[in-house]
Amino acid sequence: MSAPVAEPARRSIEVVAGVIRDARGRILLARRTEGRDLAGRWEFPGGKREPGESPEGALVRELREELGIEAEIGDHVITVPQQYPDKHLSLDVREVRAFSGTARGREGQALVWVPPHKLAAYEMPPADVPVVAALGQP
Ligand code: 9L3
Ligand code: MG
Repeated sequence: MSAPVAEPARRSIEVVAGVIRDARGRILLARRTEGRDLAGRWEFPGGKREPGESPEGALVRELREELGIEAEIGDHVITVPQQYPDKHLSLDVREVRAFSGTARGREGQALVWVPPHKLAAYEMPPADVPVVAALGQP
């Protein structure tokens, strides 16, 4: 019999993110800050779902904490499964139907409003790349 192979610890993380559009139809990306994984990449804003939270509830909280906006969550866009070396991540992306307040990087992160056809020019975390196609952008 062969020796049992140690399974790597696989954390499973549920992450939610929003597609936030301004009056001109541009979409908001946030730049991941230094010292975190994937620093410097541009992402659809959001974060980890906490125990007991719905995806919508988690997204409302994350957008309030990170951007200072009050969001109304709309349609589901895509759920992207992503295997990293040390963890499994599921990125659940939803449209933000409306929001109040002015989006600001409340955690020091840079923000940019991007015309949809220019999204593909931004270097993103791997999980965010399929979101661009799901939004109908090449
Ligand atoms: N992540 C990927 N794309 C996104 C978001 C919001 C998050 N649009 C990934 C980066 C991290 C993990 O999810 O590996 C947890 O995110 P955070 O809590 O570090 O922001
Ligand atoms: Mg976050």
